[in-house]
Amino acid sequence: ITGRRKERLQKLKAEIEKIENSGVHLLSFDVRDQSAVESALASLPENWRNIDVLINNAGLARGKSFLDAGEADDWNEMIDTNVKGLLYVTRAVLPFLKKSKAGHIINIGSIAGTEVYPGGNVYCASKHAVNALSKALRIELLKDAIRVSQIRPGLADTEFSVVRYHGDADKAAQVYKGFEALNAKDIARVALFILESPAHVCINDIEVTPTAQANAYLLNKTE
Ligand code: 8X3
Repeated sequence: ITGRRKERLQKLKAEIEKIENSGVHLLSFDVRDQSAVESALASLPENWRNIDVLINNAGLARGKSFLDAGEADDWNEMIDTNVKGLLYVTRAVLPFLKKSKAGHIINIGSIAGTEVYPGGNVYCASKHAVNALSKALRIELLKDAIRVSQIRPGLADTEFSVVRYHGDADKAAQVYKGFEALNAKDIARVALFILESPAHVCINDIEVTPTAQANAYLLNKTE
């Protein structure tokens, strides 16, 4: 497991390791830091060098305003994480996946990877890039028989909106009021479904929204 926040990872590691026959190797780094990504992967102990699955989940939205009112720092953070971070990690993990007999990459995209909504400009552009890179990798890794899948969630009640609204918890809570949003487990279930498909089956793309959401524009809220 990987992430920036080591304490959270340590807690998760302890939780997972309660499960029989499980083991966790923890690497804490920021996907935006290319050399940190490369040295983290290079530091893998010998018995952790068989990698079958890479899930590119790190990503964020920061700010939601028209371009002329946008903050360059927010744009950089989204592009550096959602696009460049995915590139750094994928390239560093590819040599391991190529050695595997069951290599599989799952990119966590978004409905914003195929739709654009007001104030979503740079976030949507970054997720359109994830969509393009998923398709590109599927072409490039065809000969290596590495499967590339993309999951594109709609509204999921995670830290997403608190981050988007720069820590404004009330504003973030409003986003998920009046309907039942997706949660992290819903997306994990989809990932598991993709990974449990037979070796000759590649699920290329799954878009998943709450039942109350038709697309980026249409949400059936009761309040
Ligand atoms: C999350 C979905 O609609 O908030 O990527 O952009 S949305």
